[in-house]
Amino acid sequence: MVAMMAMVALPAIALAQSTRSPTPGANPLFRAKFTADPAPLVVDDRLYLYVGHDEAQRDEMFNMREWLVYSTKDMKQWTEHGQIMNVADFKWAKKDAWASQAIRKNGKFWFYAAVEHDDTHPGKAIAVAVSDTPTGPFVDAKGSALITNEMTPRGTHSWEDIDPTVFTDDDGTTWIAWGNRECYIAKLKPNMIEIDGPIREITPPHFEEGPWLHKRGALYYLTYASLDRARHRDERISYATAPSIQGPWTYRGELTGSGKYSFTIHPGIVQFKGNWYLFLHNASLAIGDLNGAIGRRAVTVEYLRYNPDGTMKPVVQTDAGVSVPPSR
Ligand code: FUB
Repeated sequence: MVAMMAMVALPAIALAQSTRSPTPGANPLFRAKFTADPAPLVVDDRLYLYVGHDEAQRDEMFNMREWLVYSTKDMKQWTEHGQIMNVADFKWAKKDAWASQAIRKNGKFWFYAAVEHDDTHPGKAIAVAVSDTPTGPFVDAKGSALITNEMTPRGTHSWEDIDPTVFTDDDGTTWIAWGNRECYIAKLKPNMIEIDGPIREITPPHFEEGPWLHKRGALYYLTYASLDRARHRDERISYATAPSIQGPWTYRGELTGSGKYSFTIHPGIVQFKGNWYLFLHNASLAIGDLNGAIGRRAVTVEYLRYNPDGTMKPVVQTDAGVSVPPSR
C-alpha cells in the first residue's frame, strides 16, 4: 500500500448499489459495516470469514480498530459473530487492526494479524492470538510481537511487516508468509508463537502486499495483491506456484483486475463443500452518506476454478458473486 493516497470520489452508481435489496450470496457480502482483508477458515461444516472493520470517516485514509468474524454453512446466509479482538487487546500495539488470518492447530485457533507496534519497536508488526473456538474470545498468545520491523532489515519502509498468511504443510509444519513490497516466509515452531529458523525473502514479481498460501493437489500457491506501477494505478491479484512450500516459485501472472473503486485488494482462498472460493474486497459499498474509499472497503467472493495443469482461471469480479451457480 502506498503511504498516502488521494481519496476517490465515487460516482452515483456506487450510491445506488447500497440501496439494492441484497440477494443472498451477491456482492458485497456484508452491507451494514465496511469490511476488508477477508480471511476464510473452514471448520467442520462451516466457513468462518475473518475481516478487519473499516471505520474511516470522511477523508480519513484508514481507521481500523477491530477484527470481526462472520460464518456461513451455504455461502448464502451469513451469521455475524461480532468482534473477535480489538487492537488494544495487544498491549504493546498502538493502532491498526490490519490484515489477518486464523488457522486451526492442536485443538486451538491461532489468529495472526498486522498491527502498528508502540514506540519500543517502531513500525508495523505481526501479532498472534489464541482461542478455543473460531469465534473467540481470542487473547494475545505471546505478550509481544511475533515479528517486528527490525527482524526484516532489508526493507526500507515502516509498514513492511504486514499481512500474515499461515499454512500447515502435509508434514505438520506451519509456515507464515507476510510482507509489503518484500515478501517473506518462515517456519513457525510447534508452539505457534515463535519463528523457527531463518526468515527467507521470496518476493514474486509486482508483489505489493496481502500474500495468501494454499495447496491444491501437489501444487503450492502464493497469491497476492500486486502492483505493476508502470501499467496500473490500483492493485490487482497475481500468483505464483511451486512444487514445494520452499519453492522454487514460478510467476503465473494476474488472477484478477482491480477491485471496483479500490486502490487495495486482498485475496483469501479456500475450498468449501466441493467448490473453491476467492474472497476479495472492493470499495463499491455506500452506507448512509459514507461511500467506498481507500479505508471503507467491502468484502466480496467469487468462484475460483483451475485449469487441468493446476493454474487458476482468471477471475472476473461480479455483483452476482455466488448468488448464481458456478459456471463449469
Ligand atoms: O486493510 C489495511 C491494509 O490495506 C491491509 O493490511 C492491506 O492488505 C491492505 O488491504
